[in-house]
Amino acid sequence: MKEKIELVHGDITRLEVDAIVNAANRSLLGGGGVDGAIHRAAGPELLEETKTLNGCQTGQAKITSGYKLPAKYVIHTVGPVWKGGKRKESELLASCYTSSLQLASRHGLQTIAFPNISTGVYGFPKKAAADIAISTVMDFLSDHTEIQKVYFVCFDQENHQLYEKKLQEHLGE
Ligand code: AR6
Repeated sequence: MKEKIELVHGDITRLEVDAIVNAANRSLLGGGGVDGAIHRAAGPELLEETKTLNGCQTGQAKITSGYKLPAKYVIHTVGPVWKGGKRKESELLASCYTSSLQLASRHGLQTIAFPNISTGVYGFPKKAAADIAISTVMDFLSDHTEIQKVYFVCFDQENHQLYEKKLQEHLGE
């Protein structure tokens, strides 16, 4: 398990992987944060393709090509907006990770990179989000050996420090 999970501090648009995951909104038509960075780096063809997808429900995921990105594909998932914790935010966030991994697996992809979904504009508490992300990914990897590598890409220092600590706890490094 340890060798299948890697922590990266930086910009997800730079990663050469089979798929990077986008923390999108339900329109899939772009936005700020990591979504904006991915659309800028991929170029305008990405928006042309997402326009054909009819949006995406919270907790679900859809796949497109990566265009000018070094990644072959972009998996767009829609995280929950944090509304205090009683609106199924945790289940929906876990579902973003599982749906993205299922989609990767169905397309025969082996390497996938996740940003810290919902922890920016959508306001999900970072500690709780890191626990959900790590445990959901570990659960999936334990019964899906086809996925070779999962990268957790932390852009901000706070998330990076949290993931360093939590990965040590979960993986016993
Ligand atoms: N690479 C990796 N992570 C990044 C990057 C990057 N280039 N840029 C920001 N992050 P957010 P959300 C981190 O707000 O909370 C958009 O407008 C950032 O530090 O991008 O799911 C969408 O269109 C944070 O930890 O996504 C939606 O409307 C994490 O990405 C809405 O924001 C997520 O922050 C989605 O909100």
